[in-house]
Amino acid sequence: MKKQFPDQFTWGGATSSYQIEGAWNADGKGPSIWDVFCMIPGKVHNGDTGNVACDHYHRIAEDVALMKQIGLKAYRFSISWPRILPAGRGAVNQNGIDFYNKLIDQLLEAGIEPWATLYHWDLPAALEFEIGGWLGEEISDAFADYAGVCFQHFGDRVKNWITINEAWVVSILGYGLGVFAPGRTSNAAPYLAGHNLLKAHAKAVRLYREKYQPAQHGQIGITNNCDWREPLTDTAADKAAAERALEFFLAWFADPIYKGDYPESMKTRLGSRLPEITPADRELIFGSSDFFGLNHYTTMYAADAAEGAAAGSVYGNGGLSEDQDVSLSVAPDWALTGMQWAIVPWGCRKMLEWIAARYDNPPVYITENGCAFDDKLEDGQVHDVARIAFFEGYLGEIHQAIQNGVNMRGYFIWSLLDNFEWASGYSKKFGITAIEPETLRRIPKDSALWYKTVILNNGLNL
Ligand code: GBH
Repeated sequence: MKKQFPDQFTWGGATSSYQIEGAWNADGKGPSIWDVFCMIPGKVHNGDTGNVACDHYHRIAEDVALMKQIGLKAYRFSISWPRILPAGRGAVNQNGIDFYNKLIDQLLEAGIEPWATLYHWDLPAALEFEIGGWLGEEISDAFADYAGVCFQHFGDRVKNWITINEAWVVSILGYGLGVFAPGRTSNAAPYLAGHNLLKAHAKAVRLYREKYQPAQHGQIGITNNCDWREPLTDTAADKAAAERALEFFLAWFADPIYKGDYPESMKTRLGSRLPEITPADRELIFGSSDFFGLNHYTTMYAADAAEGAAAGSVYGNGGLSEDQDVSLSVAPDWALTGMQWAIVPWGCRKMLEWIAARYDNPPVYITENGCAFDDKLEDGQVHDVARIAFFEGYLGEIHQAIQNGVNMRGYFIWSLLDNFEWASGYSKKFGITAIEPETLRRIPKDSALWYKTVILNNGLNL
């Protein structure tokens, strides 16, 4: 059966700076909070770091050739803020500008559209020390200034900008549960961080729209992540719990942009821990995204939990569970990836339909979707059949969502390369390309060859 995607559909692959570049202190780059976090014993699996990673910094030509071979139409990468501004603010590091110029030029040369993310978690360490990182009052202006440097140097060629990758992860995992940099734990800090992330995003967008977009004609938006929450039972209480979980996960950031305020459920439950969106904030944030960027990985059941009962529940990743009174679970027959995330393709369709319904059918790009598996390198090949099945399942449901009216514009595989998987170090492999340990040689897996066919056919041939 053929599942054809719309003309002009953007087929891409994604990576991020800290996860692939390496060259952590080369050519004037300043330290990021991930460079520091990795030095703290016990934070990252096996003591792994991004010091070398895939050494992409020194392998642009090879990696662009790889993308061209796979047939990518678009490549989503992120710009390392401390490579551009080593101290977070002030002096610009010309070597950093040169590096991204080279990457962008080679992409265009290869006919691949560059999609640049301005922040994929590698905050300049100086800003964490000096102003408290995302908790600092000055952070949103600092981000907008940095964004301006990027628009100015790269905007003549980069026509697709993503401001912030996954504000939920930055807030909850970085400032709430402390499992990602900068490693803080608090039940209030995440909501302040989230507020500042929204303001930072919106200030960068305002700057782009006022000063650059009229001449550069690009689009700019934010990417948020959300896992689908399916009501465990048909009861009104469980349906409300699932809705509440989605509000605390995605509407937290999307409602202010598409509706002008935080969800009611968050305001009532969090009280003064949730900053208020003032009229000035609303003016800034409302309408500040040209498209809806979504990173989607998995699904869980959601059930209503008695007040306080969900505190410290097994699946802390739903957010701060005690704030939501939702208990999460997976069905025993759902297959799991190497991250122990359930493979539930229909959850992706429901997620897309929920976004279309709640936000008046905005143009949507899935800017990440993928899976980790325990791949085996055999005779220079990786037969990652489970990864291909995962992508076929998810793309099939995305195709169905399009048939059902969702305004889908593009899809980016996570990830082009096996890379530094944050707190899991190199133990989890998401790539459609393997990296040979000693030589760092790139080895396209079977899924890369499969993806090439999908792109050529502009869809699936099942
Ligand atoms: C993305 O975030 C990142 O943008 C990317 O850098 C990263 O490499 C990639 O994912 C793979 O991890 O534990 O069952 O409760 C992913 C965001 C949020 C998706 C939490 C899965 C947890 C599911 N993740 N969610 S569970």
